[in-house]
Amino acid sequence: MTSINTVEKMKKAVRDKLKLNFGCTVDEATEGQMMRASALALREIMADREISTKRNTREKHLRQVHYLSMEFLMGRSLMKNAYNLGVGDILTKALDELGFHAADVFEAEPDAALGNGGLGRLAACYLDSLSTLEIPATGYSICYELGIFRQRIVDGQQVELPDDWKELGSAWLLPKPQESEKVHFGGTLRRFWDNDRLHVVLEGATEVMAVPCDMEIAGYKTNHVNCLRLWDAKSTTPLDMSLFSQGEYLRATEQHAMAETIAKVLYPEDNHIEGKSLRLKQQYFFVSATVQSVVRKHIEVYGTVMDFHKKNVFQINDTHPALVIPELMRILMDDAGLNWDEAWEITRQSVAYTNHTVLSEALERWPQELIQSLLPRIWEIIVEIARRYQDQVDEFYHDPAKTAEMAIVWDGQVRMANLCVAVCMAVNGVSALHSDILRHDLFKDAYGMTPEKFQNVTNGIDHRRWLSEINPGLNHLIIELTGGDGYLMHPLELKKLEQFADDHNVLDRLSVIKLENKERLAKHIKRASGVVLDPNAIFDVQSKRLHEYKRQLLNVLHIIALYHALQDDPGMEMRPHAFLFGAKAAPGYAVAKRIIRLINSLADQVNHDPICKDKLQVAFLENYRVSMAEVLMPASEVSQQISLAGKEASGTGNMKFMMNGALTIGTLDGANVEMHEVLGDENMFLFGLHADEVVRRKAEGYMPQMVYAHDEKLRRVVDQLKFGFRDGVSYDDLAQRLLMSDEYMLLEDFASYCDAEQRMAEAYADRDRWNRMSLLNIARSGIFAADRAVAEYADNIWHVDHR
Ligand code: 26Q
Repeated sequence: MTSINTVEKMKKAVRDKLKLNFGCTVDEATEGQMMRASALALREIMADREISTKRNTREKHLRQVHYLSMEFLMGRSLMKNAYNLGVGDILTKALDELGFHAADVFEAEPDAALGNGGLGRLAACYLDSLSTLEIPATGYSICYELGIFRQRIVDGQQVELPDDWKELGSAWLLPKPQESEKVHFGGTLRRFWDNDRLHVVLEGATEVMAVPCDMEIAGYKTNHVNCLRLWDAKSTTPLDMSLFSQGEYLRATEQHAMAETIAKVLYPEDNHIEGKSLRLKQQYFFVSATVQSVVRKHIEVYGTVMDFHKKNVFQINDTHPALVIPELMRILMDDAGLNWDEAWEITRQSVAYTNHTVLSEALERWPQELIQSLLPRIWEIIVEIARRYQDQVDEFYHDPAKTAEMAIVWDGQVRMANLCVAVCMAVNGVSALHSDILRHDLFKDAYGMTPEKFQNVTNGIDHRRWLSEINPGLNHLIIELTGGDGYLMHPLELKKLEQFADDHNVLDRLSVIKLENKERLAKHIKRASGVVLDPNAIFDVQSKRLHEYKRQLLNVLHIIALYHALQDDPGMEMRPHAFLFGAKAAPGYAVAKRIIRLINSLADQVNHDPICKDKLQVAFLENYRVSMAEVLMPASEVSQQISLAGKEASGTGNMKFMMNGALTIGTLDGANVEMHEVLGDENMFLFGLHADEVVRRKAEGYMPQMVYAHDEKLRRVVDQLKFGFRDGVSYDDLAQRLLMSDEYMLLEDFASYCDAEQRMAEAYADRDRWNRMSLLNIARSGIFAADRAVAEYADNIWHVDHR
């Protein structure tokens, strides 16, 4: 076993890696090279452990979890791995002693940004808990060449740049070409009888090689190491002119082209779907490679597929990997020779589905011709699953309306969510409210038929990363007050902090830590964008993907109202208030991009108006990403979670803010509901319609113009959008959207939101009260740890042991 457990050994390991991999000494090395050499040193520790973890799983015949997700938003790994391996301090000292600023070396690591937002970050947090809880598990996705785009703001507008992360980020990846799998697209099916069995073979298909690149995932205080398997796409054949004469040249070219493009780029849409054929190819590519490799390894150990479901479970992270269902059926029947019923029983008991959205534009539906031509055998299997399910539904309900509603194939489309609900042994939502909406609205008919399938697992976050690692000041205070670092393994121990809720000394220390974190953030922002923030201002933050349902625009409307109040009374007493935004918009989402521009126009106006001096600031933080969130969360005081009730499945940013002591202004949506349950009205600022009221209000016929007509303050704000600001850009389009449809009911919730902001400002003025609330938020955030969520999956869905 390698043991790099002293500063001297770490220095030697880093020097050796530098020499071997870059042919240079410490004196010649760049920070990037130091970062990569450090990564290789840590991999040295993890490699042995991964091997013994695998051996243990094999020898003890443990059930394995396969977490399938199109996205894993990993962020940086160097600090994280060092921390989990218990060598964080050693690595930091070693780098310092080698003449580098450890912090600069950590900063040199690019984010592995193979995800859009919440869903991808959730998968990354769960990987940490899966290892820490010693669950045999593997994550599977695509090794995208380009992650989520880098965002630049030019003249107030978002510009997208490619995120070429692999150059430096590949330090964590271990390609395993010997474990490659072949994935087939297109072609035609041929059937023949042999040995009393009907065989199905695919002929003339385009073949793409899937090459696994593994990333080790170390758990905290354990030798358990899982891995994240990212499939890269390669052509199986070299482009060979001699094929031309054999009429094969075109096909070879096609194979090359497909192999080149499949793993090229992550689709930057989140909660919105365009049925692009490349996206479907990506989905099948990684799903097929995964199932083939899992089945192959299972047979290697057990010699048969008959008990496959007892030893394996696939978790389907939203419907994006749903093709795992027909693909497993295909392999069990066509490759392993099982009949339909045998394959069905195994498949059914091997798959579980997590839903992450109820927005209809985000529910995956694929045109049937696309699946038919690209995946002919998969299409046949889907049709058969759909037919049998339809029979079951008919028999249960005898209601054509329900048959239509629950159909898997309907109107020329394949509905992936219905496929998952029909087949999976478990279906879960990601917060209490969201799971209720699944049961009683989105999937109500399926719930009526198989209620036992439906579960809730409220999301959680990796609290070691999102508290301990990124907020060392708070971490130390917690360790001191709770008598040790027990909360790292047992997050509910944060509760012990409650006994200090009235301890002025502790509350003061809490506010000093917050101030230091605010100063650190202010420095970062100044360096990155030149904006100078006042660390004494309230840091009021909304950071998340830009989407109309998340209502960044509502936040803007309120800021404009504040600005109007200042214009009316420039002498108005107010605590300096800094509104910070971080958000990427999907490149094709025009309205979202307009809202980004509006935020920048407003920032320009406010930050240049002398009446706002020492009172009001607005900043749009360019290129919001995991590594920025790590600086932002510890510095935040107000967390904006203001989606229209019923639309945000859970939210996980809300939990990160809470854990770092920010107070929430929010609607009763997603996991805010559970936050409210533990905090009560007195420790958060709730506003707005409830989910059921939204439904009722819409049914009555919501008329935004009426709200506009009756609220003078709101009228002035919306009119201001039409005029625009000093840059002369009019936002009449956004104003019209609000007045004409206001799908997400901003106008309806405006007054109530302003009231909550007012209550928040009053609470902030009473420093002791505020700090007390902040402390209680931290103390009660333990339930939002990913360890708790993953343990629930393990107990209630996967049925696997954990520590
Ligand atoms: C699908 C097909 C084609 C192109 C893109 C997509 C696609 C990609 C990403 C659809 C959806 C997503 C991402 C969804 C997402 O992040 N959902 C969020 O999941 C979080 C974790 O459960 C929740 O906390 C958030 O509430 C939810 O919005």
